[in-house]
Amino acid sequence: MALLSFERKYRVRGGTLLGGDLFDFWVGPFFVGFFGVTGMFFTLIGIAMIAYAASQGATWNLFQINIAPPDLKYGLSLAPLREGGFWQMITFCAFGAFSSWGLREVEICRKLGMGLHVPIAFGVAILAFVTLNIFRPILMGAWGNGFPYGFMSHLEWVSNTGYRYANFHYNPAHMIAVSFFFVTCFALALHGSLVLSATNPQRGEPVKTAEHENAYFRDFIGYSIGTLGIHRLGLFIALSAAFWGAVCIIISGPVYAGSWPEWWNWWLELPIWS
Ligand code: 07D
Ligand code: 07D
Repeated sequence: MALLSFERKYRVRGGTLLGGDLFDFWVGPFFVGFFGVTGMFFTLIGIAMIAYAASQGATWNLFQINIAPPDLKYGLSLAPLREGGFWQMITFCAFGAFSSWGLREVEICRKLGMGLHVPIAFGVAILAFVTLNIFRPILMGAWGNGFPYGFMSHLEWVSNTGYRYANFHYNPAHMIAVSFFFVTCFALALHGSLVLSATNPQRGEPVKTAEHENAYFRDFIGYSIGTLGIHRLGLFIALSAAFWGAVCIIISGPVYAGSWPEWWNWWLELPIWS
């Protein structure tokens, strides 16, 4: 379809959640919308804050830039800019930008009459971020429990937070999350390779279809989940990975503050052993 007739079909008015017709237009290929405007607003302010906070730090080395949350002594109050206030404003802008991006996705889905699968999926990523830097710090009583913004410094935070609970690998929800992350890679590798094997044959060979893909897996393991099913499974395992990630960190501190290896003593303490 020529681009212009295609645009006439899909560039329809309406479906917006807020602002009505006000921002209901496109700039080049991009739909704007009310949340496009708020998204740009938060992104630009957020990046400006990151740049300004970085300029107040000790280095311009991209890997060493660190914008830290306030000290624990500030609790949940606002901190001076250079003592964590920048971090608080950046966190606010990040939340504003991520949610605007998600709501803009909703508006585009509504325009096209599509399901809300994409914004729901992105919503789970937002949930993981909000759990790390908003919910958990609030439940623990201090913004200082959030992770800092910086390439290496956020890795230090993950490591330190892991050791704070002795050995994070013993966190049962972390085990579930890690397994879901691994199985997501496994499923995508199987799916990608299967589709390529059918639809990208050697020169001169005919392209095969879903019938071949299903037949392959029926021959191989006696079952094929099917073309729609594999995408349902993929979405489920990928979202479960991030969801259990959020669970594993929200229970570390607010729910259980001890060492994760010791948590498993409940097993040794079962009455059946005595
Ligand atoms: C490939 C989709 C594209 C996204 C990309 C990321 C930025 C940040 C920041 C200049 C898979 C774009 C990055 C816009 C620029 C500055 C200061 C997604 C893809 C390419 N991390 N993390 C990275 C974020 C957390 C952890 C890399 C963000 C938690 C570990 C990148 C967040 C924990 C490792 C990055 C976030 C954690 C990383 C590559 C938010 C637990 C690595 C990311 C908003 C979840 C890896 C140096 C990637 C690395 C890495 C970004 C949160 C752990 C800089 C935006 C606190 C262990 N993280 N991260 O490809 O090389 O993701 O670090 O929550 O080893 Mg991280
Ligand atoms: C938070 C990202 C949200 C992103 C958003 C989008 C932009 C725009 C622009 C690209 C959740 C941002 C967008 C900025 C970009 C452009 C143009 C995703 C988020 C909103 N761990 N661990 C996890 C493993 C250990 C520890 C999760 C493995 C150690 C702590 C996952 C191992 C210790 C925390 C995971 C391992 C430890 C975690 C992360 C192996 C350290 C968390 C993924 C093999 C000593 C974190 C919610 C995730 C978590 C987390 C995997 C080891 C500590 C399951 C495989 C033993 C403290 N670990 N870990 O959830 O659950 O992403 O965060 O050893 O907090 Mg772990």
